[in-house]
Amino acid sequence: MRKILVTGALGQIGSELTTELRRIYGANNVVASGRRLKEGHEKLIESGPFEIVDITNGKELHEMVKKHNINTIINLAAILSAVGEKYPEECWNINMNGLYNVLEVAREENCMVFTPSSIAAFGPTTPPDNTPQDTIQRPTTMYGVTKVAGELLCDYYFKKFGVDTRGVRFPGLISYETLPGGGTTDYAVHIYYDALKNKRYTSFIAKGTMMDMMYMPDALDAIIQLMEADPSKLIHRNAFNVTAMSFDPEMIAGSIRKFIPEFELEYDVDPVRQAIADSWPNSLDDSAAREEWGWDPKYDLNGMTKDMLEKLKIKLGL
Ligand code: AKB
Repeated sequence: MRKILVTGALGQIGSELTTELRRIYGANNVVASGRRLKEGHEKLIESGPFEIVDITNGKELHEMVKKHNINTIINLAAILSAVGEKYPEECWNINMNGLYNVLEVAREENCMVFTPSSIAAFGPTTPPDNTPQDTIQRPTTMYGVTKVAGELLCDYYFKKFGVDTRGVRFPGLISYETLPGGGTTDYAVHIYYDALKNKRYTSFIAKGTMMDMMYMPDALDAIIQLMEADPSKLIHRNAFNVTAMSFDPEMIAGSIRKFIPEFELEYDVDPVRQAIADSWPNSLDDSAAREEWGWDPKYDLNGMTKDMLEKLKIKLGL
């Protein structure tokens, strides 16, 4: 039976993943954790065990894992790309020292570990179109450096100590439940809020900038499917390319106009986030994930737009 610890459980992925894991594995078998309590998450906190855990404190993390007999750690605590450029030291500390502590506890307590990587693990010298699973990884952001180093560290713990580590390289994730916290792909979430509230959006990412994206239900499926995948089928582990769609701001605006014809898109490009986006691939080749564990996303751009607008309308009371 799985006993799961989710770190960063109140973040964009964690808040939805925890609910889904509790539905599948039982509420008491999924311990949600975060560095602090956050307003607006009362329902999640009350729906099962919740612990305040700082993953940069290895002793605290170890005690928590022992206290709840955890055998699976889903490590979602991380600083994203744009915030990472503002606070590189904190980004390194949480993303790398935190991951090191997670892997050490997993080694000692025999836990399986899922850690997301990102399209940020690639850089300007990576082939940008249909980016292969195994290719050049020379990222130019602190977040990207921690993601590629994290992939290597997870592979090391698997090969050296037999820790069952698994991960995917997530693209930009789009969801209506919890806002993303300081990434480069966040424009693709904000655009839906502003489309509904103001019928216009000012993009900080320039026209023509292609990036991979995915709707949250597919991202949750990716985590759970890979976690449950037969280990004998896994040639790769840390981390699999996964994608569901690739678009630029004009394309997502076009999709929104199918539902809100008067929607207008303007630009006020942020040079920091634009430089990050320019260093990332335009589109990933995710055939290894499809072949090794059956990855098969359900939402394309228009399917996602329809669902996002319907759900957000209810959430915003419009
Ligand atoms: C970010 O933009 O930093 C994240 C990511 C692609 O990892 N959404």
